Amino acid sequence: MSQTKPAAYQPIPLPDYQELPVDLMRRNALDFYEEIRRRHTVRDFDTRPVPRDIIESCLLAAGTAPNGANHQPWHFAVIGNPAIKRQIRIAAEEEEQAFYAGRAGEEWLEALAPLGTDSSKPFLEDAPWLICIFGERKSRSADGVLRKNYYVPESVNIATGFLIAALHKAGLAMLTHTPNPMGFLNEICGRPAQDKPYIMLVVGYPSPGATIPAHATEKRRLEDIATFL
Ligand code: IYR
Repeated sequence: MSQTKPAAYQPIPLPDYQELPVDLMRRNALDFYEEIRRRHTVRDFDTRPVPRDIIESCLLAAGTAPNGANHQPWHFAVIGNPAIKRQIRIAAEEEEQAFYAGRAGEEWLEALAPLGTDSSKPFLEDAPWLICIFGERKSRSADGVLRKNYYVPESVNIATGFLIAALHKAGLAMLTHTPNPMGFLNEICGRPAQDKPYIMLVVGYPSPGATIPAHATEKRRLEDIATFL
């Protein structure tokens, strides 16, 4: 097989950077904090539909994340079809039943107690969208060459953070869901075995009576999460 030449390095001027006056930087940094701290993980979802184009815009934002060698080693399998959501719920609840019945171990279950979670996952059918996020260990370049990818977990997890922030900005509620193990997602989503499912985002409107665990509002203080050296 003939080896294709690697793309040449071609610098272009930094396209979109906007320097801001320091006061505005300060304002924007605080505004973003105020905005993102209003995001809460929700487990009670309304069945009201959310337009697909909004999800598409959020996925485009996720796709701008920094990543290894710009191979963009992610795939987002987006499920709105009720029959597929049902399949996912059945498979996930089967794993969760084993998890909560003992596979998790005592220490893990103790850590989860203040969240009030259990093996019942109705949100997997109630929410209008499930986004299953896969890391691609290998993928094809624009000209079709199959290549190894680098820093796949880092890249996928950063993109997931972008996606969560974008969904929040769009006014949507979400939940990061990690059925354990979640290999069943490859089959349901039609992804190759070498793709690794990382996380599922459950996306929609919170149900009218939605609650969150009080525990979830406890955030560590800046001095506990950061050191300046
Ligand atoms: N996957 C299980 C358990 C679970 C684990 C962690 I760590 C959480 O922060 C929350 C739940 C479930 O979804 O119930």
